[in-house]
Amino acid sequence: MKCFSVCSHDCPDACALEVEIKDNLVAKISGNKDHPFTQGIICNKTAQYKEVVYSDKRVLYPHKRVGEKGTNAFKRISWDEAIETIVTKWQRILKNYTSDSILPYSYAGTEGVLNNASMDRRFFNKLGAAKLLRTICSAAGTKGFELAYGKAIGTNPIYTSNSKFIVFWGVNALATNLHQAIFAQKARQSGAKIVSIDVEKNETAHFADEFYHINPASDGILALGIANIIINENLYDREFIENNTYGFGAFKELTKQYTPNIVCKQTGLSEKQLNKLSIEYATTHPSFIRIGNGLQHHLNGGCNTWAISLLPALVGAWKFKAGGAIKSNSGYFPINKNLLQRPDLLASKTRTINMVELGKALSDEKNPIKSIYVYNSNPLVVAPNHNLVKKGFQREDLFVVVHERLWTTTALYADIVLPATTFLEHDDLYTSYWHNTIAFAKRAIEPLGESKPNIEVFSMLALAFGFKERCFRDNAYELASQALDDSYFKSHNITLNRLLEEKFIVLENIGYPYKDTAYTKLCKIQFKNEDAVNSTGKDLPECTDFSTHCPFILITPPNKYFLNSTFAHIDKLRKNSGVPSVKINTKDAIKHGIKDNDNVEVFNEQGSCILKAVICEDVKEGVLISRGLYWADDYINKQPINALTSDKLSDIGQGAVFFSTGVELKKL
Ligand SMILES: Nc1nc2c(c(=O)[nH]1)N[C@H]1C(S)=C(S)[C@@H](COP(=O)(O)OP(=O)(O)OC[C@H]3O[C@@H](n4cnc5c(=O)[nH]c(N)nc54)[C@H](O)[C@@H]3O)O[C@H]1N2
Ligand SMILES: Nc1nc2c(c(=O)[nH]1)N[C@H]1C(S)=C(S)[C@@H](COP(=O)(O)OP(=O)(O)OC[C@H]3O[C@@H](n4cnc5c(=O)[nH]c(N)nc54)[C@H](O)[C@@H]3O)O[C@H]1N2
Ligand SMILES: [Mo]
Repeated sequence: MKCFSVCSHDCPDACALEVEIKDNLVAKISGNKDHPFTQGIICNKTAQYKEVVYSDKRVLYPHKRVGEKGTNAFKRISWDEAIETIVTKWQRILKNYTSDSILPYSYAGTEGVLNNASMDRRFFNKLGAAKLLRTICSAAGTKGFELAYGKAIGTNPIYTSNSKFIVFWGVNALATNLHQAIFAQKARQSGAKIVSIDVEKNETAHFADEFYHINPASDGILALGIANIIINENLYDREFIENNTYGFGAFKELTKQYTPNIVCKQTGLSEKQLNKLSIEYATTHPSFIRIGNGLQHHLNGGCNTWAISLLPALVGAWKFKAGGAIKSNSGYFPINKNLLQRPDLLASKTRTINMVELGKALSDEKNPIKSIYVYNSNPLVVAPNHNLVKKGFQREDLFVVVHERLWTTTALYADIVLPATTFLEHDDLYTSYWHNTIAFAKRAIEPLGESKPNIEVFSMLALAFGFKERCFRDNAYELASQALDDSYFKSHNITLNRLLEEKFIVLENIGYPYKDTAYTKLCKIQFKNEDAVNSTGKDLPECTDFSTHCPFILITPPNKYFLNSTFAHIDKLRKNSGVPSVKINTKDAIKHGIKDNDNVEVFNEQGSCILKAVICEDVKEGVLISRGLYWADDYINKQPINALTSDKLSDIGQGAVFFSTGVELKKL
């Protein structure tokens, strides 16, 4: 039997899948051939997903802790006992503390609309739990883009195979947005040029026709330097700017500071390179920039993205279907979040905690968090300032519940572990933050063991708390219908019934509507944004660099073989990824007496990490790259890479700054 499904992982491609079932078991997973974005091609990870479903690390039953936190001491219990324990503990907390001393913590373990954010939000709203600001991924860049465009909507990627100049800027598309690379390859076959701008000569840099190897976090300065040249050379699109944008005069003034001399010094590019990039970008149409997450995981990440986002407006790239930019297209889908998440159930204001600052929140003694409920996330691997987070989870007075598919590093710190279904075991509605297809996937197999989907567990908790509202009984089908309760879906006849029949529907008339309907307050693309002053202190993307006061800057981007920390336990993929390692420039290696394969210590005031040295020219002097979020136990000293990263916040959007990590290096 063959089933339709959608990959639920936190990846722009949201691939449509074909799942082959034999004897009620998943036999094979491949890409759906009819889906216009997947085109029958999936990554090496999802193709191996059955290894996750049937992994011996699956949590299959509820468990309670019977030994020390962080050790593998658990005893199987029933669902009844698990729910009763949680309710009793929380009721005790509610008696003695404010309701917002209970903290939900989740991110994007599944991107399924329902199991990502629906019943959970209803439940925690009604409970009056603390609010979580979900900023760990793209908050800085999303906000930066929005300051120019008002909403996370860019080019429809389907057209990018007709682009003539494609820039992969701080995005390792070959690893993280495979189908965008496939569209680029198609464009290249029709004469397009592909450029990569990155701090590592990675797979996307090799794939590109031209690679611009820049210094970390110098992207905003580079964008303004490019703009300066384009304006000086009179290569900007006057008519487009006049008709569709606001504040160009002020922006033009700003760019004057970014002379080639200054920009080359900051970015590390030569004047020849800077000129070539600027002129080719301005004169080749349609041009398209894929703006990645890498350049925004920095202290100046919001501003970097803001500045880059304005380049397509400067050259009028938006006039072409195949032109413009994508930071995120999550704004394509008008999901009815009010109906789905029911913010009206929240009776009074509660405190808000930024997930980047989890460690700080857990060590707040004045206003203590007494319980944390983790789902869709693995904070003891993915959150910055790991040692502070760990110290928090080790608190004996913190009641920890973890709802997980796997015995992750985080699950080992739980008081109660609840078993979660994989996406092949539950129903969900799927969108994407890159393409414009919406889908509904029914479960392909029965849940393993006693595992349950998020929506069901939150329903159970709500009933156990005696919450009477009908909405706590909604099933996946009812939730999906509510999600689609919007005039856009109605006018386009996009209903759950149609989705059940057709599996997926491609949304029409999607793309950045620059003409008078731009999503900003002024209905124009904004070179200048006076409203930004409140949150950023400036009305123009004035970009500066920063110093970490350390000899090295450590960049820790995703691994091609994992999906954040997911898949890191799968042997077949681990064979490819190898052990946790760090790329070091040859000159730095010589200076520190380090040879290939040596174990080295990368450290700072927060922690220390032991990694295998890879000596190469892929990184510049002063830059270290360690790819992949391995589970803590995979590191020689059990210190995951986030032991080193900081919980400071980005300039704009209060986002994570994983890549602005100052470190020192020594041979062991
Ligand atoms: N295989 C795989 N795919 C994934 C993921 C995964 O873990 N593995 N994660 C998913 C998630 S959650 C996300 S958010 C996306 C992220 O995917 P991307 O948008 O590609 O972002 P990153 O991989 O974080 O960083 C991209 C590149 O930015 C570079 N970089 C770092 N600092 C700078 C800088 O200052 N300037 C420039 N120009 N480049 C810089 C890094 O070297 C890296 O090559 O991928 C998704 N897809
Ligand atoms: N140093 C460094 N740190 C980073 C990054 C980086 O590049 N460098 N990237 C950051 C980024 S961009 C992101 S998005 C975050 C990602 O952080 P997370 O969203 O925490 O990502 P994962 O590591 O994939 O962990 C997701 C967990 O959810 C579980 N899960 C999956 N499906 C379900 C489900 O249906 N129900 C429940 N209850 N659980 C489920 C999975 O088993 C998995 O353990 O990490 C961030 N951390
Ligand atoms: Mo992310």
